[in-house]
Amino acid sequence: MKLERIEVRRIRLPLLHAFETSFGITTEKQFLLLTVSAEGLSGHGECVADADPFYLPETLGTALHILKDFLAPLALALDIRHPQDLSPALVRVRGHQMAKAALEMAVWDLWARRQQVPLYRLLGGRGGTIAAGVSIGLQKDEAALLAKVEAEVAAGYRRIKIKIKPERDLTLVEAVRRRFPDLPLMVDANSAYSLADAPRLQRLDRFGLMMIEQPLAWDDIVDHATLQRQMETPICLDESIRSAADARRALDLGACRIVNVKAGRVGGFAESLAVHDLCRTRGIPVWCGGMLESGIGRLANVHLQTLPGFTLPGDTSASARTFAEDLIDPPVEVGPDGTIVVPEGPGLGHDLVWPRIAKATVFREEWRPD
Ligand code: OSB
Ligand code: MG
Repeated sequence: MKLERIEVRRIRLPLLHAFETSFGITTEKQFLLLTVSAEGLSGHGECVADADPFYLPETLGTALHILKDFLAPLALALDIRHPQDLSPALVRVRGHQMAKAALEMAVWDLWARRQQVPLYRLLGGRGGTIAAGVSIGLQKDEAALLAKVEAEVAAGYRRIKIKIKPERDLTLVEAVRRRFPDLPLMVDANSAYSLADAPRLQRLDRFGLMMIEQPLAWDDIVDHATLQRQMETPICLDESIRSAADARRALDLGACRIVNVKAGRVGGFAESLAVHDLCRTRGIPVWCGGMLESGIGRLANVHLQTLPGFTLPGDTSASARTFAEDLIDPPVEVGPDGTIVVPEGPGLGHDLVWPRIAKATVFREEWRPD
């Protein structure tokens, strides 16, 4: 199969509530939507690069540049025999995992639609349901945080993650723990600490957290290994794992005991499967992270986490927590038992709502073979 057309859209969607992390406050979701077409069919990939480089170095602007000038020409020239062919064809471009992932994931979706199978089947997963967890941003005070946690527990979520940063950590965790002694609870620091904070981080050990996510620098593995030796709480790496090779090095060094898999962060589904397989072989649990994606990216996450190594609830929550109107129909919904039903339709499995996508599009361009 040869791609006949790649379309890119820059999309802006207002968030229902501002989302605050240690690296900033987001009030609007901006992303690139990639659509690849061939043989009368299309597949879609949502790029997780933000407008700013505050989570990882890539931005929406760098992704657009790399896609347009380097990745799209390579993909348009390729005779695709399987979606697994994409990633090796793009290796000459170093880094830029988020740009690569958007293109690669669109091809997986297209391929699944062409085979008329749900995406999970192509990935090697299973149908049914997945367990949903939720990520709660920093709140204005402790009372607001407790109210949020209470609402998400009542909504059925199987695991709660709260964001922390220096000075807004121990007392918040203590307050949540006091109110919910048995809640599956974890924290995410998004690289807000350094090794000098080890004594403070050790004080989290008394709260029975499932894990602490990415306490140290976004590009670090070595210091995390040192910190893990000094803490009982398992460390989970997010930002630091940008390939299966990173995961292998982190596990070899003992830098984490759990891995967060985001397909966008590691360069796509093929690399996600490689991280998954490696962790499974080594007995390391993985779970699927999120980037406040629209329904398009959320569905990709739903399919990915049907693989057997995803033994912990991820960050895929209901569309309605984030957006007044999602770009897919039906939106991603979480049942009262805290599960999401895996779609059975071809590819991602829900319809894209084009009038809404058109309304949210601020820029559109398409590329074709020379
Ligand atoms: O670190 O997991 C993260 C959102 C944006 C960027 C980074 C992260 C997050 C989240 C939210 O925690 C996950 C979600 O609800 O999609
Ligand atoms: Mg994280």
